[in-house]
Amino acid sequence: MRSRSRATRAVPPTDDGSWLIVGAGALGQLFAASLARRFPIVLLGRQAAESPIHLRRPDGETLRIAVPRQRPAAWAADRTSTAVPTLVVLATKSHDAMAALDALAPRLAPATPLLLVQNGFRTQPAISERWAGPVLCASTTEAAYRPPPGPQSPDVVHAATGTTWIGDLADHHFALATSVARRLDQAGIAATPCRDIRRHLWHKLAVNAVINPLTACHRVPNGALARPAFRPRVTALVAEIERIMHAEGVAPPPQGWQALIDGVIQATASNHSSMLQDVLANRPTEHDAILGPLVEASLRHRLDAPELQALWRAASA
Ligand code: KPL
Repeated sequence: MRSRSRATRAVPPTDDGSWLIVGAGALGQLFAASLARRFPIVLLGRQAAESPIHLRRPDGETLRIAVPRQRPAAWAADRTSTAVPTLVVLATKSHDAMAALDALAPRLAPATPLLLVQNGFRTQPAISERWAGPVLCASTTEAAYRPPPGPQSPDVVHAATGTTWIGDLADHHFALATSVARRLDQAGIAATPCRDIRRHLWHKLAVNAVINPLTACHRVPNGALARPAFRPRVTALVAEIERIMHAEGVAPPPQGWQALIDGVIQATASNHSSMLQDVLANRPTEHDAILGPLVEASLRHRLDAPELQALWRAASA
């Protein structure tokens, strides 16, 4: 990846021009299908050429949306095209993000703005530190998943609408965050620019650090964590996370940590968390991006975090 010290070109405008969406997971396909109806985009994933995305909307209607696609290696190797994207939406899993960006970087203008939509808090500081252009981070509560393949199955189910917060960690690019949020909004993804994206990312991290590993270890839907059998573990984890957040200077949510996490357990009761889906599909999980920053912060601040440590060991095994 290009280092920050290299000369940067002017930041390309994002109000026009094509966006490149990297990663055809649930969120990548949701963003691609929503944007493609109004704006030029290319989706990089396993499928080549233009093929439709079947998107089931929250109201149950299924849309068939034509989306230009390419494989990442073919896009990176295409020296005939002079078109450069004005924004790259990196929608891969956290552990794939850096390698995906490295592979595409030679074909990108050095100051191309990025929008990172990973869970956790690993890629955000690492890529912000190393990429020469502006790095926006997104924290989203959009609920989307890929159902098991079947003759009637859509490619992606948009289970519930949410809010997508957008900002950069140093709060240097609020105007850019505003224009990116505007385009997402126009595409039907409710987005809001913000000056405190780190707080939003850590709030989501707290939710994911409780729900994802517990549901993945016990192979239960999110709502099971409201059962009495899980309560002592959930409340002990929340207490550890609360102490770590305080030491890290992350402001609590207005309703408090326990209510935030219980609210998501309730609102997503029938969901299989993304980590459970990864475990069931035999894919690598995002445990490092989700639990790693909390475990490291507990060590940095010399705070006991036995529940987090136990989850970390179980998830890393
Ligand atoms: O973000 C999620 C995930 O599964 O990754 C939650 C909010 C836990 C919903 O399942």
